[in-house]
Amino acid sequence: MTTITLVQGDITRQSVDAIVNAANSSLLGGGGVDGAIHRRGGPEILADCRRLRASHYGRGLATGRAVATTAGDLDARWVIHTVGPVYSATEDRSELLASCYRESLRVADELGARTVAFPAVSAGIYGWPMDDAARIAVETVRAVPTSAQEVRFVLFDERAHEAFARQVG
Ligand code: AR6
Repeated sequence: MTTITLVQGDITRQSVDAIVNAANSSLLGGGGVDGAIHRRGGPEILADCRRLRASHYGRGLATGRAVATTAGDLDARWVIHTVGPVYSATEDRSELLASCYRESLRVADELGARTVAFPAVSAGIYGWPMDDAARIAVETVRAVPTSAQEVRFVLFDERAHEAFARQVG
């Protein structure tokens, strides 16, 4: 059984096996949660990302995919980088957002992670409406078979926390 938990706070302060990063396809860092993870996790994470780019993802990590690196100085064993879709009002990209959660949990299972923390992927700079992002996140995690004991959504502000709480019920 997987337990879904909600926390309002900073994902870089969580003590879990794997922290999921809302990255971009370059894997070279950015703003938002990505910037926070690289800042607090230190340069080892970026060094690992550069190695992955050189070996596998020269053209970038595709939207909806996920890949793991060291967690550097974070209180976790791995960071799992996933690339969320940019929100579009005219094209339904929900399946790509669901794929971020599915693929991240698949990678987490491969690693043997028992506790996995997610931010609200795509719901910041990528513009996804929070209620819909929360619905897709919770529905997908509930539907995916995973050996993780706990999936923790770490929401940065009260609005996001409330949106996820409405979905978890
Ligand atoms: N802990 C938890 N949640 C956070 C934190 C944090 N420390 N910081 C921000 N959030 P975003 P995206 C929330 O923009 O929309 C980057 O430049 C934030 O409030 O980080 O997937 C990447 O490199 C929001 O609710 O990710 C990409 O280019 C959620 O995390 C692009 O942004 C996601 O916001 C990805 O955009």
